[in-house]
Amino acid sequence: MVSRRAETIAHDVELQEWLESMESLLRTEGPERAKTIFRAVQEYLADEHVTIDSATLNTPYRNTVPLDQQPAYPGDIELESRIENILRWNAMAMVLKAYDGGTGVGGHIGTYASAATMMEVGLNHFFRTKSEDYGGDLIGIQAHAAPGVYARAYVEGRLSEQQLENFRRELQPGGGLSSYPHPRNMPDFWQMPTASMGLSTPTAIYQARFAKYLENRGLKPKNGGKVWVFIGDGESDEPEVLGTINIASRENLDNLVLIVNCNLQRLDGPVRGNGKIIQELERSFRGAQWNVIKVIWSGEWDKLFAIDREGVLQDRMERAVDGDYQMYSVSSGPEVRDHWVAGDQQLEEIMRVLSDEEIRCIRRGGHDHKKIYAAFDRATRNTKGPTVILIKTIKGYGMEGHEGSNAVHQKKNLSREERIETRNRLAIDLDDDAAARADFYRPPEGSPELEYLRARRDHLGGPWPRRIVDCPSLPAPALDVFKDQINGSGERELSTTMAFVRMLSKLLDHDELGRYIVPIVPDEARTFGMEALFRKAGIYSSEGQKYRPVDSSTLMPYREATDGQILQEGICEAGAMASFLSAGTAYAVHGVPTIPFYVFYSIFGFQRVGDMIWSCGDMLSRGFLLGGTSGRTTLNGEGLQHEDGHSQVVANTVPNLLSYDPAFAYELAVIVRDGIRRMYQKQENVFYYITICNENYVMPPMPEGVADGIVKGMYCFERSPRQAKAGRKAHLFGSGAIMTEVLKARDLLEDLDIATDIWSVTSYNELSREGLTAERRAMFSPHQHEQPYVRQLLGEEQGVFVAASDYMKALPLSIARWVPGPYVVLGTDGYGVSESRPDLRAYFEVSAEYIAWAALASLADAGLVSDAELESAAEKFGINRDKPNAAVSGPPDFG
Ligand SMILES: Cc1ncc(C[n+]2csc(CCOP(=O)(O)OP(=O)(O)O)c2C)c(N)n1
Ligand SMILES: [Mg+2]
Repeated sequence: MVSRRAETIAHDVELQEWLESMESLLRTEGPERAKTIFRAVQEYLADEHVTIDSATLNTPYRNTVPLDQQPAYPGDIELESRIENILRWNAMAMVLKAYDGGTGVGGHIGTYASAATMMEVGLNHFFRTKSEDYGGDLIGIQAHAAPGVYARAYVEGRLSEQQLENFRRELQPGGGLSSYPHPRNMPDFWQMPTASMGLSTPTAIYQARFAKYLENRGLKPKNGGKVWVFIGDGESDEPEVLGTINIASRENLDNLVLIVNCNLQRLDGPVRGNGKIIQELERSFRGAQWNVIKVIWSGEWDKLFAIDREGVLQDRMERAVDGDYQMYSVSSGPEVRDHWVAGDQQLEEIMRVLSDEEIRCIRRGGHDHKKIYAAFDRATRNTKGPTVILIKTIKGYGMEGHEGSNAVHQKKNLSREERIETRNRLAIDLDDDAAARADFYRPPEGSPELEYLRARRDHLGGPWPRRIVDCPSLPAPALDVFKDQINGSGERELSTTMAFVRMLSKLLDHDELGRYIVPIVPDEARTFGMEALFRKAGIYSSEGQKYRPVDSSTLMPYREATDGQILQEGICEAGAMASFLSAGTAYAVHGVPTIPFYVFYSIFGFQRVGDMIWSCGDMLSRGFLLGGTSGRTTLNGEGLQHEDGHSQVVANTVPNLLSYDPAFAYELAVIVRDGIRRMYQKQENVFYYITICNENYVMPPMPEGVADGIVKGMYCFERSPRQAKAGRKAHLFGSGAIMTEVLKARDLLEDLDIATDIWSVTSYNELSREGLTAERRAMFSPHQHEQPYVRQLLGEEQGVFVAASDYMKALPLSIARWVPGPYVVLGTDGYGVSESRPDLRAYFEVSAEYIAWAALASLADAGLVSDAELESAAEKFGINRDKPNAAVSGPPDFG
């Protein structure tokens, strides 16, 4: 047999001969030998600079597992189909009830309808939960298929009818169900969030990699556990999906299976109307060296393939585009036949085997248990690299009249007749009125459906999804571990970044905590002075180090090792963030309390991978995010796209993220220690964002009694040595690196006879959250006179108040209400510019001079400083009152 493609060039005798010899080789010596020879021919051409184009990355548009290698199906397909029908009904009923309730909370039917069979095959035969001898699978589903998962849990008796009735109404009495998988809102149920398209792929890849990291470092037994993640074909357009697949093959992640539900539709249109999404994804994944398994056609096509001796059918399949295939899913049998055959005699002959009705009903591979089983089975046997399974389905499969339509994603309601018709088709034991009401249906106890479903899950370790946290708590380190930071740096100048690296080094040496510390860096560790840790901790590499590093003769050589502790991620903030998420959730996924410290350029955090940080909040991740090189004026020279003066403001938008901007090493030590205490000793579901800077200055020793204030966000650092004369008193609030300017401003003011107190504000965000909470309590108990911490701390302090930080003014403004006097906020609103540190600080008006000036101006306002004093100060401090406002100005014209 020679394929039709060859036949079309049948006059080419030479080509015929080549193909015939390849055929003979394959028949007589088998596929391995044929591959060797073909590869040798290809390499010969490559040596001669003849490259074969990308077409070699595609296999024909058909199932990867051929019929003769298809394993026997180990389950009862008829029973599984009955169960699936029950799930389909209940999933649909949830959405219909939400619609009937008139609350407009919505829901989706079409996605689960297309994904149900692949999810069921997985749940009945593959997905295993954690047990004594098995690490447990982590499974992410397409978020919009959640109703199907709830339906299953209901049938299993794990969710009540009331909970189902309250789908998308989490605040109702008796509890409700979140729209999508949100571990934060259903922490005993969902394992991983997937609702933001595209993030689940890097999440899955890095979870799989982190499992290997734990195994290689002896923190998890090598007892398996796979990551299975379902995504949509439309979702694969998100850059995070294809952008991170290389790492999965580089790391040989044979514990990862990505399943793409290719229903050819995204929201209201085709994904690739003019092409074929499955073939496109195959090229990308094969190019990235994944194991690609395609499930395109159901068993009904097998008999057609068997008579397609000349490849006519295959040829037609290759020519049709996804727009055609979508069209077929809404067309009648004769229409499909006409369009498909299009006058081709041979094809007509082949298709004659099927009646019009059979043609209309012929399924895609994603609705055929056996084909899906064959693919999953092959995936689990794979021991080389990650696997992607591309499965062709129909969106809204089984939804009479809506299958494959562009509007099916938005379908939230069915008429009475449609409901009854659906009940009939799914053979659900409900009467017409119950069907019209979209009542839920649970098969009776003892029924074969229920027995089968439970037996299958028992066999695989128990029901899914289930999130179980069984993790030892760790002791917080004694503060003494950080005594270098607590005692101050003496004469030496150092930055908070250097202080942090030294603390990390101490933690790595810590008897109980050391092995759980996971330092994570994108681009390069040297930016943050972390190369000193290479020798001690090593850089994790699944392959070890196969080369002698260029700096092997130095004190701090680049050292990669299979048991390396540092995750050096390359220039990939999304990947590093996914590593943080994996390490920060290992307490729940693996029962291992790893403590991630992820250090990055602060500007490439929230605004670059903010959605991933949000996802960390959803997945109840713990750990420390460290915004390095932070501050709009502290990172000098780098300019607009590097200088961060807003990440602290954005950090406040993540509800369970605590954010700090410490000025001194001891503050950092107290915050980190308290963070470990809260997250790993008390096991609270919070995480931390701490900005650290690269400006060197003397780190003072910790004053007595300030630890509590550091954690709360503010304390008095130094009182003025003098009594204020005639009310000439200023209070300066300093944070982060701007504290050095505040201290200099204090000297300027004291020189002008203004008594000046210094307050260190480590966290405006914590202060404002506490204040708002206290105010809320006061709103409900008006006579208790509860005061926010800021007000308690500042009491009736007299004088004027000036706050300065390297962040936007919104930050200090957030506590304005509780400051007991005139309050001026200084900050770095506006884009950064390339300049030196002093000039940047003058430009943004956060230099010592502007801070002192702000206090004087405020005192002048209150009549406590004369105009003459003000004028002379302006001159002395070099205050330019006509300078443009950095917050709104265009190109800088300062000077
Ligand atoms: C980042 C992001 N953008 C947009 C959405 C809105 N959204 C929800 S479902 C969907 C399309 C899903 O299409 P596909 O991935 O093909 O899944 P299907 O429902 O077809 O299985 C979109 C864009 C989202 N959830 N996340
Ligand atoms: Mg789709």
